[in-house]
Amino acid sequence: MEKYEHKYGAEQIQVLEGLEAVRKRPGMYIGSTSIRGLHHLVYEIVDNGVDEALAGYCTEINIAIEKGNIISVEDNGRGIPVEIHPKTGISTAETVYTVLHAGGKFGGDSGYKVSGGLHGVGASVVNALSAWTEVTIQRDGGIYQMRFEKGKTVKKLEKIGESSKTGTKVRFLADDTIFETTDYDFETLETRIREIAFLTKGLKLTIEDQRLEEPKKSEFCFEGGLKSFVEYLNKNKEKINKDPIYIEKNGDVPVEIAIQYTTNYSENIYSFVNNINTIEGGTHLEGFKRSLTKVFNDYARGHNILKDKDGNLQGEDIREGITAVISVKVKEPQFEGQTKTKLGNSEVTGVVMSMMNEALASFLEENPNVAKAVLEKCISASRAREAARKARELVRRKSALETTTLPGKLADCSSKVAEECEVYIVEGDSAGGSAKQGRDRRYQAILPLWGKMLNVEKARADKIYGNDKLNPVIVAVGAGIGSDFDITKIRYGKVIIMADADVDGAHIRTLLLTFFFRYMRPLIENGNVFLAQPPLYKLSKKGMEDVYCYTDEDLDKAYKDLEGKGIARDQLGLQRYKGLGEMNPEQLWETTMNPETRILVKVTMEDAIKADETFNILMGDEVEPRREFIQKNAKYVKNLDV
Ligand code: 28F
Repeated sequence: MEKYEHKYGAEQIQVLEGLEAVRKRPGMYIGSTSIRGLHHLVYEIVDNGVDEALAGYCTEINIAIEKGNIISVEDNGRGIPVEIHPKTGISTAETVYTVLHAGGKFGGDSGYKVSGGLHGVGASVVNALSAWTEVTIQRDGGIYQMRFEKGKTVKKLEKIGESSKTGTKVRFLADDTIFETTDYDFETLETRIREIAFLTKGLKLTIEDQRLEEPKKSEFCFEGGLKSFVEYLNKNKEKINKDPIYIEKNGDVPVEIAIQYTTNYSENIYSFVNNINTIEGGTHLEGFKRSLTKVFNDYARGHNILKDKDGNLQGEDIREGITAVISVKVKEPQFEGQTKTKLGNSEVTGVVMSMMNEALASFLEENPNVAKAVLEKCISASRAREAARKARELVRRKSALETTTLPGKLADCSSKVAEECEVYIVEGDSAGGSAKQGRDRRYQAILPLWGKMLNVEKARADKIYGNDKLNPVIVAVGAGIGSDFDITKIRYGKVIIMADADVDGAHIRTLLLTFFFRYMRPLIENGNVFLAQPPLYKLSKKGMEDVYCYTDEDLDKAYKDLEGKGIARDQLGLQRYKGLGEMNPEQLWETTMNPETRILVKVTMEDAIKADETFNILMGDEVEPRREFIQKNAKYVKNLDV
């Protein structure tokens, strides 16, 4: 029998070692093997299609989650080159899919390599971490196909048909021996695809979930680019300038900026480099902020809105109520910061400032009504900041006078080592009482809150400090708010929101998350904010340990397990918890506070942004979206106490 002698040339050995390295330490290449890492696989492949669009050859990318969680991504670009490389005897396409970092297809020349959150680890990593990958290329009049398993070539590139079309189609099944889950979350993928569509003006992107009985498909194509992005972010807010300010400049460092002011007080500026969401900001954002402050102050002085005796408007006054997106493309981006999402290239500050100084100044000259409306708001913001400073001084002086600087309601813990301490912000006095009794007072503090929190949407910083509902939270956390916030001063390593699993609980959670997102953002970025997960159900039977269930699925599973032990459903008592107050201290400790048994959910920036959007709908000015939101979500609301 003809033995297929696989001659391993130097390249093949390098390929095998590379793929082995990826499979051994996947976290090094895609951040984690959680669902976030799983989603990165999709972004890596999509980004290669986006690169083809940025190079000007692709106008459409179609993504599908097929049954069985197989991912399919197809573009109508040129198709990865199929010619055989003279030296290695391997096609370019196979090289791109087997050699690490071979995907730097636009490295040298005029194009840009966009890349997912982990900076373009390339298609070969996706290949290495997939049970199988199939690549179909249409170009030069033919259809070519190759197939891999766990990164190894099982079917070399071969022609399988004729075609007059061009493009690349990649299908892959993530390796479930590597990933914690291979079950994609449609909304998460859809959100990132929408974002890519905003960032890549005119590119059509579709994503379809074919796992459902009724396949669900979303299409995105925004000729307005970032202009559409800010309109989307502000869809539920009252605008100051109906038409977003839009400026763009192509050049060595292409810059695209859109700005739209709203009547609320939060500052929402999103910055991107090569389509990567630079959550930690960087030099591009620095340039944007400096130019914004300079241009608005110059305009205010030039039009006698600011008198000589007036001081300059501060950056934070000018940014109050702003929604802006800035996107730059940089050939050799240097990323810094804890999560490598801060741009370090110093030359970009100047590039952004010079293009923005000119374009924004002429926009304001051409649109004096917008300039005046925004400046009016800035000036009242600076007055409010002055008031906030006085209020802060007052609070500080007041607390300096009082012996206990901490809110009376706070049951503090004895340890003063922040990293090991945690504070539970508990909704309602009764739950607060049980939590105080049930806790481990060495490192667990309890801060009961009551009734509806302040609607921070309509309040400025001055009201936040004085507000008797939020002030205890500010003083307990101990690190100030807004631009004063200093993460090194936090008194607890964990701030845990413990609220009921009902509508009121969801309301408190949304308000607190919005408050943290707007006034203590580093607390979220630094991963200090958590949500406690109280149980939804308790199954009980004489002579049997209580069984707690945290989700409906848990309950079904518990019934099945107990049936397996010969205990039928009708022998079991079922209690559905409507509120934390129904649990006695021991139960609350055992189910929700004991680090050995509790479930805590760490709040991510995405959660906070979603809460912020939800908050705008619930508490913003526009009534219509609120009605829609409540109607759409009503089905999730159980036992609404009407
Ligand atoms: C579904 C995912 O991956 N699309 C891609 C191209 C097009 C070219 C290319 C890709 C390696 C080093 C060049 C074609 N013709 N969609 C995709 N489309 N890669 S990946 O080239 C990669 C080579 O240099 C391409 C001419 N130049 C480039």
